[in-house]
Order: sequence, then structure tokens, then C-alpha cells
Amino acid sequence: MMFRNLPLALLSTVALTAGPAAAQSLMLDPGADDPAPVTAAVARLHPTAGNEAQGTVRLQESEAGLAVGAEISGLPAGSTHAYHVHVYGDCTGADGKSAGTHFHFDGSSLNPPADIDEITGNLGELVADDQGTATHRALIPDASLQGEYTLLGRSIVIHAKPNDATQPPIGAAGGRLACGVIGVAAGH
Ligand SMILES: [Cu+2]
Repeated sequence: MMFRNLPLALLSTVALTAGPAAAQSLMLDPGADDPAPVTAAVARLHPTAGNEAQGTVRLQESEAGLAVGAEISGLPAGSTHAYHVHVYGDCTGADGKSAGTHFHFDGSSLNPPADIDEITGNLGELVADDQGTATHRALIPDASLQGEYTLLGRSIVIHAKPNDATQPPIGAAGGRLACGVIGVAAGH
């Protein structure tokens, strides 16, 4: 039994010693002579089972917040869809539910305050044209790629319906059409 416990003990030690370093900036190439911080991220969204929505969402840090740019296809023509950051970067589930609940940009995702007037993790809404494609631009002041609330390693989920503003903090946007993990973007 002891050997089974050993890896867990080692993991605990690593977690404790990694604590202070986690507050530092995440760098593109930490081993470089003059490393630059990560300022851009990208998520490639793939359709969940039975759906066709797919596309790319790019996230760029700026002084005003995180700039979001989405280019999505495969949506029903003329439809409107909420899309959010979700807490887990896990799109392995066929229905997208493995991504968990919405990621709260500055508080508890699993127990967000019920009285907030914004939908948790909200990036906005995608409005499809008659070809089923949608582009969307947004600036999210509270979101970041750095720090303890970094969006890196989380996911972006497109929902079947728009946000329902009468149902914060989740917004009751229905099923999940597409899911993609947010990673460090190349070329910045
Ligand atoms: Cu969502």
C-alpha cells in the first residue's frame, strides 16, 4: 500500500513548492534568454455529437482587457447562440458536458454569486447568417491569460440557444453544440 501512496505524496510536495511560481507570468518559452509573456491564445472548436458547429476563437490581451474574435461555421441559418468560457479544458465528452460549468473570471466558478447581473463566463452571442456562419468581436475587461484566473487550459463552448438574462449566473443557454480547449497561440 505504501508504494501506492508515494506518488501522491510527491505530487503534494511539487504542488506546494510550485505555489509561489504560479503567481509569476506565464512565458511563451520560459527557457529563452529573453522570454516573452503569453499574450495570445486560441481555441479550435469541434462539434459535439450530432452537431456541425465548428470554428476558431482567438483571445488577445490588451490594456483594456481580453479581446475576443470568433469565426464560426456550421450553425443553423439565422440562429443566435451564447458562447462562454467553461471551467475545464475537457472537451472529451460527446455532449460537451465534460467542460463543466461556466468559468467565473474573478471568483468561484462552482459557486458563483446568484445576484450578479452578468452571465458567468460570457463572451457574447454568435448570430449566424443565412450560410450558418458567424463572426463576433468582444472585449472582456475582467478576463486575462495571466494570473490565477487565466483562461489558458479552460474551454470555450457554443450553446444551442442565446443567453437568458433572467437566469444569472448561468444563463440557461441549453445544449452544447461545439467545444474547444484554450491554448497558447503560436506566432505572437
Ligand atoms: Cu456555457
